[in-house]
Amino acid sequence: AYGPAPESTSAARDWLARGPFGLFIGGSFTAPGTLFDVRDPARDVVLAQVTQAGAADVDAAVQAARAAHPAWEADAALRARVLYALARQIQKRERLFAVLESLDNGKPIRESRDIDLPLVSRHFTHHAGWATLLADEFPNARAHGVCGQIIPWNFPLLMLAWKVAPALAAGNTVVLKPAEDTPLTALLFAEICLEAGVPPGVVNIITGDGATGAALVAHDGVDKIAFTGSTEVGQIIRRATAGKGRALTLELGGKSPFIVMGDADLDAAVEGVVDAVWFNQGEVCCAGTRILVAESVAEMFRKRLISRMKTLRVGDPLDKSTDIGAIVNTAQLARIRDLVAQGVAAGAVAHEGTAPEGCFCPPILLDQVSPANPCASEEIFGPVVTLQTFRTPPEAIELANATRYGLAASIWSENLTVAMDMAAQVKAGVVWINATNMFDANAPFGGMRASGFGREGAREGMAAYLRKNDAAQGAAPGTI
Ligand code: TXE
Repeated sequence: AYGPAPESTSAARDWLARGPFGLFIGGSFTAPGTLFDVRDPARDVVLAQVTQAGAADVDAAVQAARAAHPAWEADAALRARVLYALARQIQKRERLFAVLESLDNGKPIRESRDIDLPLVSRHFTHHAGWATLLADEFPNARAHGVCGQIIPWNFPLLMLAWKVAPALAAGNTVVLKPAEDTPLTALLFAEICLEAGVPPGVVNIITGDGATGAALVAHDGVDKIAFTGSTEVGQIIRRATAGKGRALTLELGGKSPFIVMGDADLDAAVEGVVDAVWFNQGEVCCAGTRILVAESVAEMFRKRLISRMKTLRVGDPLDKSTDIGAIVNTAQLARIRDLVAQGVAAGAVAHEGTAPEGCFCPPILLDQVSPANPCASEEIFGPVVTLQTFRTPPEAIELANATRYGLAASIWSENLTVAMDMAAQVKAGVVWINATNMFDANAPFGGMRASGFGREGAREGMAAYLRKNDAAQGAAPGTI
């Protein structure tokens, strides 16, 4: 573990010193209740204590959201102003948000500062536009009402933005539960809501673990549930909401293929792998974790990839030169290590970079992975990528689709006709060609099969926060 955090984090330290933190309900913070620790995985210290919301707290938050809903839905101009103000306030506090995110999650500051935060403010600006366009684009559409939103720990503030911005633009009010590992930027966001003039009750933030999430899902005052997280919990939530007439969108796990054709620009593809699976410690639902490379170029590609992998710096998330930060918690690190050991036992050959002691994992390439190897099918959610080879495009497609998931895929080829043809055959909600992990508020993101259903971003993402029949009336034919 690393020593004390550097001086540059003093604003974050000052903010953390305000803890222990209560819940944000009806426009103000409650007194702290039953507390749990939030840890910095890189330094192995407690950052803050936050409140575990119980059923009564969930009820209070849902009541506050219900009360705030009619006036909020009635005033689109106010919604646009508030969403724009949220974007501006986040930009003003970008540095504090980025440091807190890196302390809490372990991700490199370069990524939280240059990727997460710009995407977050862009998401709010984009949806400020949607608030004003709504009446034209979805005439007669109505909001669901109160949305219960449950998010994971890998992109804490970005997942909040993906959930909160479209919900508010559409005229819903929200009760959001951040992941128990990473609730801090959501609490800072609650303060931003006050600065941006979000009316009391429109946004409520309740911290807690899976039990808090389950209480939110079970509450009859919630009209729609939006969840991002593991496929297992997604299945539990789908069962719990079945038959209750509650709208649901699920963004779950993935095991996305990264297909390198024989004519691909190999250097670009090697950099693509760095962005696909060694970004955010590989804790990315759409990470390209399965390299499928044409046999004709496999040897050259493997060599270049291994030498590039060894240059990646694993270490202090607050150091600007770090490529791979800390794993979110020790249980996740143990899970990654266990899956890699299973993969090696099943015949894979492991190539590893280096990592410091503590809650860190080096970049790992598992070579010679047979389709039966558990690492070829289990989501590892760490900086681990498998390599398999293929001879023909149909064989590549078969391997690509040999998974229960269907979130994303990435195809590398200098022949766009081949790439486009393959893209249509891969079972995935998102396909990138000669690119990977590209996100924009204007492009719909989401999966199929065990990766869930529903889209976030773009017109489809807005439709997901409007009542379906009404939304369908307003949409151009075939758009939802
Ligand atoms: O996810 P969970 P965890 C995968 C990844 C990872 C594994 C476990 O493979 O190793 O899931 O991670 C809340 N009712 N992904 O345990 O449990 C929980 O409090 C309602 C992929 O962190 O799914 C948190 O807020 N809510 C993924 C959120 O669900 C419940 C991102 C996600 O936690 C609940 C994260 C319940 N019964 C992990 N139980 C992705 N697709 O991006 C838990 N929660």
